[in-house]
Amino acid sequence: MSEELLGQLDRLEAEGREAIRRADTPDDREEVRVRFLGRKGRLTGVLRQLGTISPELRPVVGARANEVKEALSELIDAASAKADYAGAEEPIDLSLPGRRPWQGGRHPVTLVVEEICEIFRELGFVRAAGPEAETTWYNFTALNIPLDHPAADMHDTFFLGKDVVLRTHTSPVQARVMETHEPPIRVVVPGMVYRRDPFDASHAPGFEQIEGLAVDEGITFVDFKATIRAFVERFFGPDTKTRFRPSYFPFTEPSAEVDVGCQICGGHGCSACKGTGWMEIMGAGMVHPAVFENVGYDSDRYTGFAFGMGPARIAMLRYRIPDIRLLYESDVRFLEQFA
Ligand code: 2NM
Repeated sequence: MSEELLGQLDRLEAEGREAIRRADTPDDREEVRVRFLGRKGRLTGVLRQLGTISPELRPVVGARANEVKEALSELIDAASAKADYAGAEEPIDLSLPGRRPWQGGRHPVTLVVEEICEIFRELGFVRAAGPEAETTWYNFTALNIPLDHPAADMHDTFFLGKDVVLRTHTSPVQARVMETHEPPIRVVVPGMVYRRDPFDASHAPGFEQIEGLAVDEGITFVDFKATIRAFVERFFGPDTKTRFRPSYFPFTEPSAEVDVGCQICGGHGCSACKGTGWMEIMGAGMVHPAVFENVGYDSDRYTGFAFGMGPARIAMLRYRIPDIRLLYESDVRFLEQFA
């Protein structure tokens, strides 16, 4: 009789293994578990017959029954675990390296602004800043630009109110610095300025500017030219040529535009410099005595020079960027080239 039961257990195990192999859904596997190992299942059926065999043989059959139960139970668990893993959307590969964290970089215009400020810092200039919303007094009148002057019109101003504008240059900051500080003064003023320009390849309605101002007793046109030359040689390289052309600004007299030898062709003439061999980088001049009087300085005692440039334009010259809009679109594919 015990032979009989052991034979039943062998068949039960063999059929259980086969049933597990065929079960491919969680429901199938649960059905197999109930059918073979459940309370009213086949294994229970075998154990019910234990009473019919001799007491000495019961532990032998009982032990074998436990073995079969363990074996089938483990097989079902293993089949479920395998199915879960294969069914996962992405198998986990623990040997894959981790994703690199995204690292930002500085904007090309920021790089140029920082570099220019650093060069002037070494020449004794400190940074200054002021409001982007300005009164017409600081933006125009104090700088010797009457409100009905073509220069005020030339700037094509955004008005925020009757006497308040978005600054069209950073010069109002210099006016504020002079009003609150006695010479000697050496400042550079980087910041955003706003003009009602169309947004095209070479214009933006808001852009960066860096202006500079030096005021003291006895500052001459030679100090002005030497300082600008020192800057150009540091920024563009020691062999770069500098050219000063007469120009006009209401707040400087005399005024000049500053050109440097073309950075693309080295001065031979190319499409970038329109064949001239020169590229314009800034406007500048000796501060007009009327500006000094407007900020409370004695224009017989003090002289000085000032300059202004557009770092976006300079970044375009330096990195050969063909369209200013690239600098303001925040396209990562463009920006990451400078990181
Ligand atoms: C420029 C060109 C020439 C300028 C003048 C002044 C001030 F406040 F002293 F009058 N600040 N900046 C100046 C002079 C700016 O930008 C093209």
